[in-house]
Amino acid sequence: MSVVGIDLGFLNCYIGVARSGGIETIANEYSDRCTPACISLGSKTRAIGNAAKSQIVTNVKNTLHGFKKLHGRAFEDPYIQAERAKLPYELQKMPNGSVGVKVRYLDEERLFAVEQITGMLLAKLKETSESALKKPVADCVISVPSFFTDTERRSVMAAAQIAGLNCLKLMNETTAVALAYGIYKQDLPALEEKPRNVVFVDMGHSAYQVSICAFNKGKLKVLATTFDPFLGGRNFDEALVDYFSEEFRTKYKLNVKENPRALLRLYQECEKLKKLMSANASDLPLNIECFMNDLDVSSKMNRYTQFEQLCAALLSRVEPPLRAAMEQAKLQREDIYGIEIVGGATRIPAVKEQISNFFCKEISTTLNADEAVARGCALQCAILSPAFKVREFSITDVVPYSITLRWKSSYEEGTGECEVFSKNHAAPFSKVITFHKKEPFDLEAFYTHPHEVPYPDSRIGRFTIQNVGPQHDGDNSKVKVKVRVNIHGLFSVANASIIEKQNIEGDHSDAPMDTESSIKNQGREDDSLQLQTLQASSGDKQDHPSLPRAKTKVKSIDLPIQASLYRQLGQDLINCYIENEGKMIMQDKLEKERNDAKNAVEEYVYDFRDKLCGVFEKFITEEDTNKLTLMLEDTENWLYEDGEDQPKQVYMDKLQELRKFGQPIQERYMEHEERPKVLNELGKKI
Ligand code: ATP
Ligand code: K
Ligand code: MG
Repeated sequence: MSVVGIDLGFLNCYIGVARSGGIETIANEYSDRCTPACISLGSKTRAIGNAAKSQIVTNVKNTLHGFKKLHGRAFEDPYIQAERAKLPYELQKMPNGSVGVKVRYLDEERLFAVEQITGMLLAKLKETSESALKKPVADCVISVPSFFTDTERRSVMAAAQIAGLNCLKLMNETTAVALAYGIYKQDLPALEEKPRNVVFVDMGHSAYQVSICAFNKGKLKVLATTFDPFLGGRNFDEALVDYFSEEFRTKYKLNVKENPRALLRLYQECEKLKKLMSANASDLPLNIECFMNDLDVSSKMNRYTQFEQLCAALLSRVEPPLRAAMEQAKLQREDIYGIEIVGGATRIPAVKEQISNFFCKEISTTLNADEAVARGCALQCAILSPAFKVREFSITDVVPYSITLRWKSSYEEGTGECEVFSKNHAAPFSKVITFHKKEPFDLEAFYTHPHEVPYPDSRIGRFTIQNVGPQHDGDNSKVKVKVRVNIHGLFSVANASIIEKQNIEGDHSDAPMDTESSIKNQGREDDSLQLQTLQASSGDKQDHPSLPRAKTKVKSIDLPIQASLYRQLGQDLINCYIENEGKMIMQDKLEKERNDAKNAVEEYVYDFRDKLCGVFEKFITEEDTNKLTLMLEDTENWLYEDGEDQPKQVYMDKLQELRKFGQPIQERYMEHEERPKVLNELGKKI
């Protein structure tokens, strides 16, 4: 069984794998450990990763990038509409109201759901892992930002399914980094000692996340998670693009923003310039040849006097999440052991400065800034995988937003509600709530404080508890409902059961029984609820209440729950996407084989021609040489004309035909080459 961790970045993806020697990040077919989150759809095939990135400027409308945060949102969502105005490809509303992209693929207009797009990327990462590990890959851990809501997380889960991956855990990015930091540390405080508190900061291309974690030997507990989901390297690029667009408007009378291709090139150049500025404080040039209307443009920028002024507003957003994290964790600066930063955008000197100024401390960069997330995910996968032996390490994460349940009361007017998970509550975690009901009822789950959530809709889902009726005597039945935030950070009503009173004289068998007295004695026999905390479990196992045994025995019967999760893709649709992905993989494979067959013809032509005036010369008449040279020239021309775009078989036949001429000459030549060797060998023997 394979053990794989995937950092599903907005811009850059990395794959970590566990091997017997430890965790390593693996390289793709371009020997690159970073695979760009980019997909280019063509008339014959798809390009994914590095090959797609090089088409951003040439295949503008059909090259997809920056889609990580389109997951789980409604098309009308203001974030989506703002992205839509900037993206060079077309977003479109899916029949279920979520986001899709409209592209040309295989010479047809096609609509793909964002889950399919990320599915393509994940399938590519799966293939890369498989060729590195030389075995099938299914189980994996995939990273998501800590601020992703249920809807966004479920959408990524669907993408994993489409890619044929079995996601054992969606892991928060900063938690993955914390694991990568902690698991190898030999000097963590013992369990009974004061924990070591470490701050983890990740600023990638699209988002900024902060986590404070407490470490003891063999465990880590997230104390707080804060974020600015809309601050990342891309914002700094944008500031540069805005600046130069304005400059080029006055200097060259160019309207860059109206030319998608030029704008994309300017973004690429600005990103390069931004990176160069990180290492260089002097004036740096920006030159783009043939930028627009055949004009070459040039300018320059200084990090101190220009860039940092230009980005002042962005830089001022670095501190608030740090402050909020410290407040939530209830820690003082002196309680912090160290600050670890990862993510490409933390390489911007002014960003680093903001962080170290806030803590009045040097920040440390002991982790690999690009690969720590993937490594942490791979470690988590190894921990979860029964096939892999790895040091025990327990992880307690947090619930990023508080969650409330609302229900319809059967007697009173209106509704009742209760916050079941507070912000920063430990996760995974289960709780049991007791209701007293006579009939089926609905539970509506939503995020308590919509303004905390970077998402315009606070709904999570509705859960209908079915088959509830009154007791024999007409009284309310006692219904126990288990709510849970699971290993992926997803909320659910995990199960519900009705508690029936039973005659207990002399009966001590405990098979389907539940010991209930402690709750019953406190319970009011009306439409009320009680919250009972079960246990935090680091795995996703079933929890069982462990209450003291008492005399009263009750029978517990499981109740069916009908869940309707907000913006959830149906399994039928996912199955259809799985089938489609399979077809596209097949299409890519066939296209690759067709191309390989064509290349084989071309190679044969070049090779044959070289040999005709080289090693074959002695074995062929001049007349034949001329004839063959002509034939090869014809074939070469054919490859550029009628033969440019033929089915695979045509190329195979062509190769066969050429070989008919080449083979006999090759044989004569080989025989000649071998003969002296053979004689020599014989000579030695005699
Ligand atoms: P996200 O975490 O938002 O999903 P990601 O994981 O794909 O995004 P990273 O790979 O961590 O993002 O970081 C990419 C960003 O870091 C880009 O904006 C890139 O320009 C920026 N970056 C990389 N190196 C440097 C550097 N030396 N100086 C400044 N910025 C840099
Ligand atoms: K990344
Ligand atoms: Mg990242």
